[in-house]
Amino acid sequence: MKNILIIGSTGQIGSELTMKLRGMYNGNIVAGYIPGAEPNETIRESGPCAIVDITNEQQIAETVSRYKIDTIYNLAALLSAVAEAKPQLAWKIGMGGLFNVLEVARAMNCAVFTPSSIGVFGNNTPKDKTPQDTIRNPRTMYGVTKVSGELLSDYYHIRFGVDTRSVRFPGLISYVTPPGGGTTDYAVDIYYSAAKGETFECPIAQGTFMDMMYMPDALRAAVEIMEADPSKFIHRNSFNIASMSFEPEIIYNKIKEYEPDFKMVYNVDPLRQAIADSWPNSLDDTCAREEWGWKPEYDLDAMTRDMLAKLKEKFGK
Ligand code: AKB
Repeated sequence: MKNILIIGSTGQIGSELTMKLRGMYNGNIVAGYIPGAEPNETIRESGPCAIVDITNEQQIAETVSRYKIDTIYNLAALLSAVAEAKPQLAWKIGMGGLFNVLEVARAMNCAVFTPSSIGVFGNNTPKDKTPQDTIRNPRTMYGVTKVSGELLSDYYHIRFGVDTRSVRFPGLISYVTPPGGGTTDYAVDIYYSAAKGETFECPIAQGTFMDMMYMPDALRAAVEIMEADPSKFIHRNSFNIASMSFEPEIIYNKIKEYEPDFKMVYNVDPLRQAIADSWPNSLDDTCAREEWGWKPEYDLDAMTRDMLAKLKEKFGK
């Protein structure tokens, strides 16, 4: 039996991870949310829900105590583009929030998963097959909070024995809950346009490669790393994971194989483009493969077929 608290359960990852965890474990799988981002009916009716504001340490502690939580999935964050518009809030949630979670975990003996990101890397990092251990010098507030979060999570493990684990997510592509505010969001939005039969305006320039992953693989990574035997870990916070890397023309042409009339035009957003230019083209995930058996299942073709089918069903097309 496991009792899990998901903080940020109504976001892009949380909304799907909560349901996956409820399908896997018998215990209390608590959907933590903040007012204004209430859980949908499926989440509300399939298990306990609780207001948990990550900036409120006492609220986290009370929920952990009430539901005898042993594992916290800390998914609260502002994504990269929106964090540039609100850097103070991004720090408050990303770092202040993480500190609260780690303090509760230390006092109440919980394991903690906190996603990191390809956003920890910056312009001086090797771009292709970016190694696990390399320069992390982001120039975005999102990246700054993610690097600091990796360091703080390792500190809590080394200093206090808290079981902290993490993966560096690439852009995540899904059809259930839209991401909102990220640099890689275009790779989700393009499928929505294609499924609705609309022309897609691409905010990222031709030739800009970034790592991406389909949500089922990302959810499996989040579960498998927490289930993994830690005696094999050399790293903890955080592991590179990867499944595919593409630039806008590649995903556009793949979609056109299934939707031949689909059209894309470029309208590059300078903020998102600058962030994308500072991120790796692709990651080397050898350490995750060797230390806990990470292996992706979806490539671009399999993801495209599934995304288009699911979105067309959603839009009744
Ligand atoms: C973003 O674009 O901000 C996120 C990420 C890659 O971490 N999707």
